[in-house]
Amino acid sequence: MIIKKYIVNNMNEAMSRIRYELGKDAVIISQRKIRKPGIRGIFSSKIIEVTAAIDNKDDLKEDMKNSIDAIKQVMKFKEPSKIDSNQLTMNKENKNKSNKEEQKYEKTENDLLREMQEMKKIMTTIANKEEHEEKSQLELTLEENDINNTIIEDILDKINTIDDSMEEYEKVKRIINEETQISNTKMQGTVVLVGPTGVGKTTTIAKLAGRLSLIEKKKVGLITIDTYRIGAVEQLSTYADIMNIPFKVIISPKEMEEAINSMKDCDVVLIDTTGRSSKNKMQIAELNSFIQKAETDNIHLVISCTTKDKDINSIIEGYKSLDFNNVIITKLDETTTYGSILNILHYTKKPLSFVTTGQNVPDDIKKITCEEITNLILGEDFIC
Ligand SMILES: Nc1nc2c(ncn2[C@@H]2O[C@H](COP(=O)(O)OP(=O)(O)OP(=O)(O)O)[C@@H](O)[C@H]2O)c(=O)[nH]1
Ligand SMILES: [Mg+2]
Repeated sequence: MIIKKYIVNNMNEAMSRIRYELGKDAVIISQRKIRKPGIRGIFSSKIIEVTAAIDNKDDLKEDMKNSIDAIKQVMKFKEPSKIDSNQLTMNKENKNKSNKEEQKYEKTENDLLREMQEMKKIMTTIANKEEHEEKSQLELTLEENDINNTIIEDILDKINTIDDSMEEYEKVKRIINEETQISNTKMQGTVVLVGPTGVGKTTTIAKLAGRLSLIEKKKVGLITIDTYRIGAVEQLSTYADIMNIPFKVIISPKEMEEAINSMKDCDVVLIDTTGRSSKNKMQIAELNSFIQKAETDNIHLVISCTTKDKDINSIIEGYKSLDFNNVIITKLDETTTYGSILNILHYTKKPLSFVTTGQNVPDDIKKITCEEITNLILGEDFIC
């Protein structure tokens, strides 16, 4: 058994260090509040000492080896019974005795079969365990947080190139920090949001409009091209009414220029688009014809944090032709692992402009720092 003490600021930190160093099977044995040693400790706030333990894998292997030895012993002991089967050919006078021997032989054979099956099970467990052990604890932590395997390999390769005096975990943080890029694109001029259906484009537009007009006191205008989905126009016009900002619906690309011109006095014009499947090239091309007319390079791909890893790539591929230059990641409140943030940023190679964290308009939207993202990705922080 391995027992380790951790001095940490909070239980969250303790949990992630324990999971990282001892693995997910570790258990907490005790926790108590202490002060930092020395005179400074008297004036500082309390910290926590957490003791955790995990079964040593070598002990486990030893146990399994012992079990196998025991089974081998049983088999050795039973082997002579097989030879006793010669007695089955005994003459008629000994028939009764022979029947008894036959039954005994059958019983021995069944026992043996059962022992063999148990042994097979133990061997499989050992094989699986060894395969599992080949992965480092770090690799398992990254996998548990749903980071894509290619990115994990990338991280593991990069670790070896960083100065050895740094702790492995700190190296990972640095690599993830470098991988994530935060956008400094300003929300001004014409801004377009695109993305798959239901990811939260319209809600995000409403949040941005609220934030810009109510908090930053900017003049905001709203345009939607989404006349496809029933209720889409009403959804945005309701927000526009509440915030008392101009709102236009356009049904063809030709109308785009005129709509934007009519909002010339606005600091920001936010354009909501129809949710389209990235696999439908015709729909994406149609969307592109609207966006071209908006004549802007302030285009944000909206993608949900809950998107499956395999789908992220196909969405990015499908939307590539729209030349989006920023990413907004939504629904962080709907997941417990945040590896998809890293996956999305890695594959888009575009900076993150906003994340959204709930359905409330305009509150549940924010800018996030690289450090906050890293903490989420490594399971040190969460959003509820
Ligand atoms: N939990 C959660 N729900 C969200 C968030 N953002 C949006 N939603 C919800 O997601 C649903 C779809 O949001 P919409 O804004 O209509 O999504 P959309 O991308 O405009 O959808 P389409 O126009 O149909 O493509 C609504 O129920 C929203 O309230 C978020 O950050 N967290
Ligand atoms: Mg919408």
